[in-house]
Amino acid sequence: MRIGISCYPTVGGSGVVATELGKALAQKGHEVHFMVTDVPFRLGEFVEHVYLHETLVTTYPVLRTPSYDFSLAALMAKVADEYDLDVIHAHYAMPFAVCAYLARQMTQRDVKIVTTLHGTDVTVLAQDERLKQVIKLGLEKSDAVTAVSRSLIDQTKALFETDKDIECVYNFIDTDVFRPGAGVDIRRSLAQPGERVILHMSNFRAVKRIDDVIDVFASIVQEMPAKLVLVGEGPDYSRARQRVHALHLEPFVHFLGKQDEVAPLVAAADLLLLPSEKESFGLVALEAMACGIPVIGSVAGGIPEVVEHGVTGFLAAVGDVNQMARDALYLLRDESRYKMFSTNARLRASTHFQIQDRVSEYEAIYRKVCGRR
Ligand code: GMT
Repeated sequence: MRIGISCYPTVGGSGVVATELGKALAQKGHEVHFMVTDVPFRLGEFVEHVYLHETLVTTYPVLRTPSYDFSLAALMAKVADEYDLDVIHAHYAMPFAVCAYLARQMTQRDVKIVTTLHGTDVTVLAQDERLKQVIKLGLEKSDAVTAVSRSLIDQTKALFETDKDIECVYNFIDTDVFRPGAGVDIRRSLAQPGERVILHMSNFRAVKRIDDVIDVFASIVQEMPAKLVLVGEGPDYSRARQRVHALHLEPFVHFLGKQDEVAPLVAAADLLLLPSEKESFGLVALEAMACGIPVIGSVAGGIPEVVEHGVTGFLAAVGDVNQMARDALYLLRDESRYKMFSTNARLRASTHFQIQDRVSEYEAIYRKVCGRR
């Protein structure tokens, strides 16, 4: 099939999922056209059957803001016509599903639209009543809508009061890339032998509750030698630095900023902290589990569908940093218990969230909307 994919190409789970899906589809022989503002950061080396189309945004003094969405819609229409696209797969209703709908009005083709909801469009943007109407349009005009967790489906249905059928297609992981042992060399540069390595990786937005990450770590390091590794960047980055400074934790914290190749970093850790307030899935939790790293997190959104409480990690109420610290210490203090959780985590990632299974699910959805067997 000929599939167009639009996503946010910058660092973030939705861009990762869209890019990995596109590459996997191309490896199965589909023609994949990324229609984006920038090269997706996980695209990596040349992959046969993958094409990249970048949106050029028109700027003009009269236009107070560049018309990015219209430029993308025009690009989608052009690519759909030139390459006979069967499907446009929009990763986020806003703006991509809406742009795809506009594009379809402009083309001669009955190109189908599949929209995947990743969370923020529903849980954050739809809180604004005007944007909510735009997102709803994107949903209703899509031929198929998927969401990355059941929790996100429930939230979407409640918020938009829609009967639209929404299918759950969980995110996925390549367990050959994210695997235990991939971080042995990196670990040596992050911690001394005998020190525990605690990881947090995100875009440092308020919903990630960075203060909680640092507070949980502060309790851990009081009890045992440990280092905190912070990967990523975002609005709360300087706040994190301030909190680390206020708690005199500088010697124990590595601020690594944005990193391209995260698998070895994740595999270098002993525990992942994910105390988010909102999280439709929590791709980083899956990345950690695939590396055999248990997760200490919150009972937010789709996290409980990824992390099995008491089996592959522990989940506490949002903001309950004391419980999270107790759970972390409970795991780190007992080697055989830790090993059991680590084994469970890897097993769950490889049995429930394999990339090949999810690619087949998306292929089936494309075939269905196109009326093919
Ligand atoms: O978490 C973010 O802020 C980034 C956002 C994104 O655009 O990538 O992540 C969302 O999509 C990911 C991939 O499906 C999910 O794993 C994240 O849970 C989701 N983030 C939120 O729901 C806050």
